[in-house]
Amino acid sequence: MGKLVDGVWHDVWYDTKSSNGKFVREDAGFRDWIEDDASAQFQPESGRYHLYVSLACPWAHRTLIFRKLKGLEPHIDVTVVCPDMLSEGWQMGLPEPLFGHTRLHQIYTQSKPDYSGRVTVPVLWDKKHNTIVSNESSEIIRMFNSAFNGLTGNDLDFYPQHLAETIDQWNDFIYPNVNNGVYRCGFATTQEAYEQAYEQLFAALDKLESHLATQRYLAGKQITEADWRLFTTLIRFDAVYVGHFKCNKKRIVDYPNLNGYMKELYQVPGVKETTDFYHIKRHYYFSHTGINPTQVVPKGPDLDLDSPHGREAL
Ligand SMILES: N[C@@H](CCC(=O)N[C@@H](CS)C(=O)NCC(=O)O)C(=O)O
Repeated sequence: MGKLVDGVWHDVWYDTKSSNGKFVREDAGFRDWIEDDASAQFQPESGRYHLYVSLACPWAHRTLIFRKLKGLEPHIDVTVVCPDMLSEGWQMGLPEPLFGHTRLHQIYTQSKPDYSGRVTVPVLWDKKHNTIVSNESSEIIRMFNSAFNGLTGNDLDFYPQHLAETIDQWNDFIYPNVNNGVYRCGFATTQEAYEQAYEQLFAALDKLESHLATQRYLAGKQITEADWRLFTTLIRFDAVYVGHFKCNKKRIVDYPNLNGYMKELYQVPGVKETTDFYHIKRHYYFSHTGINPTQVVPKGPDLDLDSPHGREAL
């Protein structure tokens, strides 16, 4: 694990000293947009963009789900990095197809030779301008949701205008407490920081559990972006976050509504294929040697994700 400083790779863990043991996530550095507009710098074109992902990463998983459900697989190719993220950061098993690089940090310096910041997945690369368009998953999924519709004819809309405000409210609640909340538990380096994150996480899960008792999806009757953003954390929870990140008050399987909801999303055609428990477990338990120095990866738990979700009545 490390970061780039003026284009040079340094193998360093997160700095939690300056924040009283709290894990504070760095903002993504590349924030351009693909727009279906003749004057846009980044226009939707088949074969023009390449996506670098880890199958372990919940943020990258969002982009894979949108790529799948929005019919973008024939138009945007993908490089999957190895699950182990050690002293060189994310690495490719085979040289990646665009430049033959074997480290993700080389993609960052290929785009910006003096880049400073963390080297994260997902990364959306533009082959035309030879640059990173975006390394912010929440923005990549917004682009995938609508910018390529003219090309694909796929008008599934996970961010419909009439629900935008509700979706934004759920995102604003779920990001700090749940998506990043599990990391705030796991990467905390003081008891106090951990306990604060833990209380906020489980209070949020309790609230979601009662909301989902009467609502099929977060924003009501249709699946939206907010559901996919929550899903990628829920699906990793019992396999990894309960043990590795000490999020162990309850498991998702102990919450009947959240569990049924998660299973329903997992069973949406195409989603299961984007979910890889080998990469998920191997990445966290093997890479975070500060948390799990033996690098032993647990065998369990046995997950039952294909049984009926029972949510139809809602
Ligand atoms: N804001 C980013 C966060 C992405 C992120 O932090 N990805 C993790 C993997 S789960 C990563 O690559 N971490 C490497 C690091 O922090 O050095 C997004 O949502 O796209």
